[in-house]
Amino acid sequence: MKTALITGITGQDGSYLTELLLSKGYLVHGVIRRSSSFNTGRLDAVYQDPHVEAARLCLHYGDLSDSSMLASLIRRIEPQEIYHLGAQSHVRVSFDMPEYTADVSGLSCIRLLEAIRDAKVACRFYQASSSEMFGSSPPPQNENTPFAPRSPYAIAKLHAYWTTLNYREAYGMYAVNGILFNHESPRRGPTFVTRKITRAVAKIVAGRQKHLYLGNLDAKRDWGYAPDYVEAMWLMLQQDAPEDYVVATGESHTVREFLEAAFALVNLKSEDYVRIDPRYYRPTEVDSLLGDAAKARHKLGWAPRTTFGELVRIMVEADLKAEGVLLAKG
Ligand code: NAP
Ligand code: F7E
Repeated sequence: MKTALITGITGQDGSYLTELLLSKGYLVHGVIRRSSSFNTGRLDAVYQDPHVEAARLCLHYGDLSDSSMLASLIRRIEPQEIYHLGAQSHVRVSFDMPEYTADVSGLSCIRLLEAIRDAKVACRFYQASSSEMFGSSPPPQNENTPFAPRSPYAIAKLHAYWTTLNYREAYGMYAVNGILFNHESPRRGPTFVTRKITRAVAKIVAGRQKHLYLGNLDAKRDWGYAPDYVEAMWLMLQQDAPEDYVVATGESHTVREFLEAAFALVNLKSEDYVRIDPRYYRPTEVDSLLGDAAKARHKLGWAPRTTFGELVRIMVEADLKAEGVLLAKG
């Protein structure tokens, strides 16, 4: 049985990756933060009672700022694979908390790689790099596109990106960057724009919300479906040699297009409900992201399975269901 460690296991991607690895027979360990309320809701479907001896999901309290905890956990469980998904992942929030973001989304990568080196375990390492690192570089973006970061989040992720590359070259470690473009799902955090929109659509239909306040509707993103993307993460750690890969759909839409598609599913017009609130503007914006995932397609055999239209429908339907409303088929 292979053993994996996931940081950020309680997040959107962490929960889907846990399901994937459990389905492949892995023993999965995850780091969770101590919180005054439960924060494992996304893991409910796969949660296992730790008192059961055969449990294959083990959760450990910890924090990405705590190197000694990370190091002792790695020494104790000796994982064959580490998926480093934990981060302060909100771009707008990174302008409010730049130092914290640099620490948790940037330096945490060094903490983990040093812990692996120190423990002398044969462990493959996945770093959750991001299309945000391309920033103002014009589309399409691939593994050879120059980075031009536009936020403290992107700068923190670049620190981790280069650290991963350096440890691979300097110490021969199997350490890779998955440069993932935006990916969404019904488990997406509610303050990211897609989920904010689909939740609002459902609440408006249910009569529980009147308006939806948004920022820049002209930004373009390459939006995929998170369960498709965690398969690419796993594939990256199963290759003969460690390499970095872009993961994307190759299709780009504006925020306005997502908005209109979501409202159209419930036969409403977005302009009747949407208001612009400048508080959601970013001091520096990433205008246009469109990924070229040809390398992942050829070398990993990976391709997205979910279209933009299907993604919008999956998210709207899930939020309508949560509000107790059913969407007519067709
Ligand atoms: P997410 O839903 O925001 O999850 C982030 C995870 O990190 C959560 O489990 C969170 O714990 C944990 N975390 C945050 N701060 C921590 C700390 N100080 N110590 C320990 N854990 C901490 O993010 P996601 O969408 O799943 O993304 C996964 C990773 O991929 C992130 O690194 C993100 O930056 C990166 N990424 C995401 C996308 C995307 O479109 N989703 C694209 C490219 C890269 P709590 O649950 O307790 O908050
Ligand atoms: O914004 C615009 C906003 O916050 C998308 C993270 O997973 O993907 C994500 O970062 C666009 C931006 O995602 C609102 O200005 C308009 O142009 O959903 P988002 P993001 O910033 O692209 C990358 C790949 C990651 O790595 C990150 O971790 O939508 N926008 N109005 C808005 N955005 C938000 N959040 N809220 C609004 O009201």
